[in-house]
Amino acid sequence: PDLFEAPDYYNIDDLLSEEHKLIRDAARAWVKRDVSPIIEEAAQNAEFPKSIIPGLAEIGAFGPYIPEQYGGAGLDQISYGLIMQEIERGDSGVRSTASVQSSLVMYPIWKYGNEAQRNKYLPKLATGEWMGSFGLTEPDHGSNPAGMVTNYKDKGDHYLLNGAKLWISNSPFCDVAVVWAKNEEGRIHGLIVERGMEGFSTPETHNKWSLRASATGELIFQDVKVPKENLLPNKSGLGAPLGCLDSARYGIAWGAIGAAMDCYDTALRYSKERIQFGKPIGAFQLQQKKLAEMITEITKAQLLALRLGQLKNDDKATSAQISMAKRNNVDMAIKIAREARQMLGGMGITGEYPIMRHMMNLESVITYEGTHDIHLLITGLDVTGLNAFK
Ligand code: TGC
Ligand code: FAD
Repeated sequence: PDLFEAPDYYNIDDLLSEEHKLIRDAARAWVKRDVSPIIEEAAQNAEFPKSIIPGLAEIGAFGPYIPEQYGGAGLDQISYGLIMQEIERGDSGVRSTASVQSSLVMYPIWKYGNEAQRNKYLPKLATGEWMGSFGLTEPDHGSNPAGMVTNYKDKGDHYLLNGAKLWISNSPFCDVAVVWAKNEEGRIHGLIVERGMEGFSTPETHNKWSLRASATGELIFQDVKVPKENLLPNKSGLGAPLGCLDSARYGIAWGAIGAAMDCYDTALRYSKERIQFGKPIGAFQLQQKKLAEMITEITKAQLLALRLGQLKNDDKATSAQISMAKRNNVDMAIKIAREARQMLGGMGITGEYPIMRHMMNLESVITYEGTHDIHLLITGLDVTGLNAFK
């Protein structure tokens, strides 16, 4: 059987346009050909497979919805979601690289940057010639980024940037970093920091058990002179980075479905082939319960993501709606990964099958871009009007 035969229990394909399906199928074929054969070894070796960067650019994964005049693919939000789904079917770490490049680096330059910044950075980011990272989280400020201490001072002809960011995807190899820092009045702004600027370093974080095929590291700024033209002029305040997160979280809501589908597909096939007590394990009621619940949860997640995509296309999706989908769909995926892993017995813990890798990856996905509990509190705030964060 085709390892990439995706479940579509509610004929959701009928709700997609021909263009959506073409884009999805191109991404699916590329992941199958260029990602799946190499990703297990990359994860085992804790290496980001740089060789896939041109392929990611080719399937439109770098700036799917950024206008074509800036090198983006000019697609709608559902296409963006479908591309993320297919990439994360391969590996959450590869999807992370695409999420960061598109929603956390290209998006703020496009939305908050000026024309010169758009023209300078976006085309090179779209082709993957330049890779970007996004620095919001700090050692002492994760869920509460408003407390950040990274700061810059106006020195007349340049800004002087000091501070440190931790847990930054792509940092070890990024060419540019969109960095969030406070000015002398304590207002948050975005700055584009380029590799090679004196005092800027990007040490890698080692020994992760999760997202091993993605490079994670720090961004350290020691009296970095940042040219004034590198400040993103069109939005400031915490709402600026949170606006980027809305876009990335939306992509993750789709991406998680890809990881879940891969676990489900794998467990379903295995359950028909593996014989115990004289019959396929898929014939036992307990195993069927697991599979039936998996396909139910995947179907619900698909409908949630698709409806959210329609709202996003109409520019009507609220941040709280995005939080709900990110939280639900990642939680769905990690639970499916855990159940699917058990269904494979001892084989489930090996790299022969993708499930354990997805399961470990999803521990990062349920933590980054707002933890599971933070998204719950965002929903709680939305429905009660009472703010648990303050
Ligand atoms: P709060 O007072 O609620 O809001 C401050 C300002 O921001 C506005 N706002 C938003 N704007 C756009 N999108 C959103 N989702 C927004 N949420 C809030 C808000 O209207 C306000 O604007 P203004 O004009 O009134 O100033 O802020 P708070 O300090 O109480 O914090 C709220 C909270 C906890 C929800 C927020 O801080 C949060 O989401 N924390 C989680 C942090 C997080 O998600 N970090 C992610 C780091 S990046 C990452 O993980 C990348 S991994 C990528 C990968 O590899 O794929
Ligand atoms: P903390 O904020 O210290 O949270 C610890 C625990 O306390 C969590 O369970 C949390 O839910 C809980 N908690 C916190 N506040 C509350 C509250 N008010 N009520 C109830 N519970 C609460 N960041 C970036 O900026 N850029 C990146 O590219 C990036 N990539 C990442 C890649 C990986 C692999 C990982 C693991 C993280 C990445 N992050 C990135 C950071 C990520 O966004 C943070 O880890 C996340 O926001 C949580 O912050 P923290 O780790 O400091 O945990």
